[in-house]
Amino acid sequence: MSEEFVEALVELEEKRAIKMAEERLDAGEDPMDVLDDLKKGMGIVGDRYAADEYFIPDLMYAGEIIEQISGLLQEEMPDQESDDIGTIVLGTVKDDIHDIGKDLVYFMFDLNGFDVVDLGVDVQSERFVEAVDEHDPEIVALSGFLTAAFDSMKETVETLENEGLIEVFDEDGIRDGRKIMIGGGQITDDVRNYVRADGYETDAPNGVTRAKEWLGVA
Ligand code: B12
Repeated sequence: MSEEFVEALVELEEKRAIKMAEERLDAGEDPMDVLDDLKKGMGIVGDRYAADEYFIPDLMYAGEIIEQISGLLQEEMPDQESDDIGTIVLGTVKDDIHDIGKDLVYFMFDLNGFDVVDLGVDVQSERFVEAVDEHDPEIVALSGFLTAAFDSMKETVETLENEGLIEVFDEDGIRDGRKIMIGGGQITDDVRNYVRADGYETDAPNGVTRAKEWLGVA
């Protein structure tokens, strides 16, 4: 971990943070380590916002910094050169507009040979139904950062169940066929249980690993 880099992020020193990210990548550091620090820094920015030390404009500014650094990371990540592993329908759920994490998920799945259909942000459950109907994905991936997003995720899963597009969990919490994966900053196993998702991950690379396991292509 680079404490200086995390500090530049936390203090919202845009130029310094971007320069440091560039230098680390130019020196051959693993983009995943830079991503870990990015998450660490943004966690602290979030805490400062929650403690009324930072305000909405700070969050917005943080968003711009993250977006630029995440662009740099994407340029450095190697293409896995596999293709057509499976299809993912992805979106940030209703009432939530956080998209930087989702975009990284898109990028990582795409890089690893998945066909990803990105529905964007603030996606209503009906829109997921239409997309699942149209694209017949093996996995539906729901992103959400707000506590309020948990209810939107649950509603989406219920709507897909009601439409017969995914199986209802059996008494052991197991669902055959198409799977639901959820992710985002605040997701825990309790949330997964509440939403009735098959799995959750709090970062994109682990999401890819889990998806490959599900599809038996690990
Ligand atoms: C930047 C930011 C914003 C930006 C977002 C810009 C954008 N284009 O996305 C803006 C300014 C728009 C914003 C707005 C708001 N925000 Co905000 N935001 C953040 C902040 C600081 C960083 C989020 C981020 O992008 N992190 C960087 C990414 C790369 O890191 P990451 O999350 O770890 O990414 C990985 C995972 O999320 C995972 N992942 C994501 N989706 C999925 C899906 C799947 C399937 C998988 C497997 C993995 C996965 O993969 C990613 C890559 O590895 C967080 C703080 C935090 N700790 O996250 C608050 C935070 C999420 N925001 C918060 C709040 C309260 C808000 C607002 C309600 C503020 C307000 N009063 O208006 C609004 C909500 C607007 C809305 N309706 O959605 C709270 C949420 C609290 C809660 N529990 O509900 C947080 C936690 C801050 C805090 N501590 O209070 N925000």
